[in-house]
Amino acid sequence: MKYYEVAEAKDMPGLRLVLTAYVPGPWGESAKKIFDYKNIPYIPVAQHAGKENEDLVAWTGIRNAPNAMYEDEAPRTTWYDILMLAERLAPERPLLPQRSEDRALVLGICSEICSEWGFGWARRAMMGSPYAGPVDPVRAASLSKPFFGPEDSARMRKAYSASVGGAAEAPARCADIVRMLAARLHRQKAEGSDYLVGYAPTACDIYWMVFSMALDPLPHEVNPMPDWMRMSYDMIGPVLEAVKDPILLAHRDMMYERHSKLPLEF
Ligand SMILES: N[C@@H](CCC(=O)N[C@@H](CS)C(=O)NCC(=O)O)C(=O)O
Repeated sequence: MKYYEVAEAKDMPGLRLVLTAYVPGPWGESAKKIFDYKNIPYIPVAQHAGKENEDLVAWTGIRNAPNAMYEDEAPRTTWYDILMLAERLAPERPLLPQRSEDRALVLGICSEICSEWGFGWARRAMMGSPYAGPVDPVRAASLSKPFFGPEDSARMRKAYSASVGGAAEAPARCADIVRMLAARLHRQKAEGSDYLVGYAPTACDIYWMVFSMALDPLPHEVNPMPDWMRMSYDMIGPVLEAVKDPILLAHRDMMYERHSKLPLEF
């Protein structure tokens, strides 16, 4: 995928979507899939993983990604704000139900997947910790030079370690969310629906489609993520292994086939 640098993109019109370049970051990938679902074009802009990204901070106030910059409006830097922008720009393909109670349910599930101490956050807390399961020394040794330097790693640790739980609590938190999603999918199936809520795709189906990569990454042919990233994502450890219900991956496969596309491009 071609990325523009901040200096090139900041004066362009329309929607500029800042993404961590050359990796399928779950939040960024979800933002792309939401805009794609709604046929909203965007200009990809590079955020450089772990770096200071001074240009980006000067432009958006935020160092990491994703950020959606629409015309001269304020930056949208969280999954919720990005989703609401997409809902406004293409209301004819809604990803949120109209009824308040259904909407509360969809947004609650989205939050369990995407917010601080949700599935993505807690999975990240496990990565590189013993709670992810033993590191396979043969695979680890086969990786080329580390992707992140010590300063990058320290910067990201600082950004993502402060939360209500840490690596030790993360497997149980992730497992609880995964069990909730699987139970919903079984109940929905009994009602004749393939979706997490109601009978049509909503935002939480798209977020699970993408974030499921941290439970079971899609194969290299359709998700050519770097080796270091694949290793962190597929070492899920025993607590998550025990709750990996096939219905979760069947949902992911159905969503990519019916409502999105593969291979991932990043
Ligand atoms: N603020 C975002 C989450 C952003 C986030 O966690 N971004 C990570 C994705 S792993 C990132 O940019 N990592 C690279 C870095 O920190 O440089 C949201 O609420 O939607």
